[in-house]
Parts: sequence; structure tokens; C-alpha cells
Amino acid sequence: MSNYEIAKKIYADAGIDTEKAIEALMNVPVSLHCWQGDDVTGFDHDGPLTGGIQTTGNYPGKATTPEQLMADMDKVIALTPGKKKLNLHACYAIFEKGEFADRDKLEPKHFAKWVEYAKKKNMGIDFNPTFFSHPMVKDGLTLSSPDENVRRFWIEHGKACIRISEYFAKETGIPVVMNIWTGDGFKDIPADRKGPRDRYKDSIEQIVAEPHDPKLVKPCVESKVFGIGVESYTVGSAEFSLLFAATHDGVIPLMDNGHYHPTEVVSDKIPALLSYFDEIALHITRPVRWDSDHAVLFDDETKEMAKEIVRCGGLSRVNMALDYFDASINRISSWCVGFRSWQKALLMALCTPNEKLKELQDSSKFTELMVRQEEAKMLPLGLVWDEYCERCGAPTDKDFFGEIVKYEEEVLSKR
Ligand code: RNT
Ligand code: ZN
Repeated sequence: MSNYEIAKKIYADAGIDTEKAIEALMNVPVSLHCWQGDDVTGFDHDGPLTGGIQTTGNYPGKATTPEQLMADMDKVIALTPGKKKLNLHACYAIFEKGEFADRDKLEPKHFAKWVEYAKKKNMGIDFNPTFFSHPMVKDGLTLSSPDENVRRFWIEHGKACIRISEYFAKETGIPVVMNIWTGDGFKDIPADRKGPRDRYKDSIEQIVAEPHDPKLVKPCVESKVFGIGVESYTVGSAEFSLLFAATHDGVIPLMDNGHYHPTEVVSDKIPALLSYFDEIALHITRPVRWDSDHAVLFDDETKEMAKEIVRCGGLSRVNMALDYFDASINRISSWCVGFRSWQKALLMALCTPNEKLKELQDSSKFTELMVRQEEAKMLPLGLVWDEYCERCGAPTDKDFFGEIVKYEEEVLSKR
């Protein structure tokens, strides 16, 4: 008997069909963020990263051209199992030689090379307007700015991104999740908390009013509790963003698990939101003490989030995207470890006797519930994971690092 056959039997005895789990996971798209490859830089500016987010580290070999970034993504795709969507930011527009369009003037043609890339890989695309790292961010504000010129510029950017999103959806035949996040906020105690939010609300309303087919473009709003330099107040707070989504048809709330007070957990918020929304969206990250965006690991909260999605029957209702950026280690390894960790968490959730555990809860057998939950942790998931990787044509944990080292020697070290 192969290792997998043994594992399959152990799981079957526990009432779990690993074949079904593997098949289900193969069909769940997870959005792979292009920005891990170049420290959230993009191709439309040479300025610093702003917006209260920060990459730390200076590991050599970072991608600086579209060709390099695509080559690096090829590697990540080859080294990770599972279905992917490509997650792009507007600052990753690709211009012809001598051509430039500012953010408010971006057009579908500036992303044609990405469409070609996604089609080659059979991937859908998700999109993000880039409301940071740009001189029109004035005093840290964009869509909530009191300066009408500034606000107008960014509204036009948002509208352009709706049009580009629709183009992606039509080209790939797969709906596009378009996420609106800004770093708007204040370092110190504001004198007016409502004004910026009223302007923010009006701006997002204008953006989502840009004509689009709601079946093709799904706008999201992402909340945040604080950022570097915006410690005292963020305009797009949790309540603001959630309520915006709740009161605007077709707008989806996006929760990033680095964007809450440290003792809050997104795993608990997933079922709460699924009680109200048809669809929700996630940014999956690893906040270490703050929104540090470390690479996602196979840790407890990651597992818990995946469990909630699976238990709620949410695999088709939760738009999952990774969002982290570590510049202190090999970026491709960071990308792969994060993607693989989220796949492991989903596989574990699919290989958990959820129905049985729920029955124990509903019949108040809490003593046994604790015992069975602990028992489930020791099931031989690693053997099912190896089988899943193999079936997806991806290396196992044991083998994938060798490929990273080889790519670093042959490609990254020569940049
Ligand atoms: C920042 C937000 C946001 C960004 C990306 C690059 O705190 O999480 O989603 O990380 O848009
Ligand atoms: Zn995010």
C-alpha cells in the first residue's frame, strides 16, 4: 500500500473521503498577488511605497521589469499546487517605450500583456486600483481629500479601474474582484472624523457608479484599523467599510486579517459576514504584532479561517486572495510558502470531520467535542498533501526548496 492509500484508509475510518477533498480543492481559485515579487513597487513610478504599508528587507534578486516579474510568477505557479487567479495592482500597468498614462488615464491596453499572460495560464484576473505611492496622495489622503482636485483624480482612477476590470472579465471569461483600499487617515487625533468619511463614501459611490456588468465586475471595499503614519484614525475603518458594502448593491466587504486589533480574529468574522452577504472577500496575510504582512504560514489562525470557509459551505462564496510582501528572504520562496500554506489549510479543513463535530456541539457533548477536535489534528494530512501536490504536478515540501535554490543561482543572482 502506498503512503496515500494508508492515509486514505485512516481518513475513511474517520468518515472522511480524501478523494472528494482533493477534487474540491483543485477547483477552488486562490488569487496570487503579483506584488510579492517586487515589494509592491510596480512599473509606473520610481518613488517610495506609501499608504502606511511597508516592505522591510533587501534580499537580492527582486524583479524590476514585467518580464522578470512574469518569469518569477511562472516559477511560483510551477512550484505550488492548486487553481490560481492573477491579482494585479494598477501600478503594474505595462507601457510601450516612451508611453505613459497617469493613474486617472489608465486604459485596458496598458494591461494587454497581463491578459495575454493570464490566458496562457488559464487564470482569471483580480484587480486593485492603486491609491498609494503617487504624488497625488496629498497629506496622506486620496478619495477622502478635502482638495477637490485630488479627490477627482482618484475617483477618475477608480472609474478607469472598473473599465479595466470589465475588460479583464470579458477577455478571460471569469469575473473580476476589484478591491478598493486606500491608506487615507491621520497620524494624530483628528478634529473631524465624519467629513473625510462622508467624502470617502461619495467617492466610492461615484467609482462603483461607473457603468459595468455586475456579473463581470465585483467591487470590494477593504477596511483597516491603522497604518504607519496613520495611527490615530483611518477613514475606511471596519464599520465604515462593512456598512458601505451592506448598503450598496453589488459591493462586497473585504477583510484582511492584518487589519484588526490584535485580539480580533477574522475566522470568527467570516461566518458573521456570510450570514448577511452572498459573497465576501479575504486578504490572507500574517500580521506579526501589527500589519506586517509576513508570508502566510500553516499556523492556527490560518487553519481556523480555512475551516470556517469550508464549514460554512463558503468555498464558492468567499473570494480568497493572498496579500503579503516579505523582502527579507527569497521572494519566490516567500510567495510559494504562503500559497502552499493556504492550500494546506484548505485541505486540512476539507479533511476534517466537520459534520460529526457539529453534531457533538449541537447535542452539547462538549467533553467529547474537545477530544475529537484534538484527535482530528493528528490525522495524517501530510500524506494527503503529498498526493495532492503530485496530482497537481507540483513538488512536495521536501522537493520544492531545491527548485528555489536552483532558480536563485541561475536567475535571481544574475539580476
Ligand atoms: C494594505 C492593504 C492592501 C495592500 C495591497 C497591496 O494594508 O492590505 O490590500 O496590501 O493592496
Ligand atoms: Zn490587504
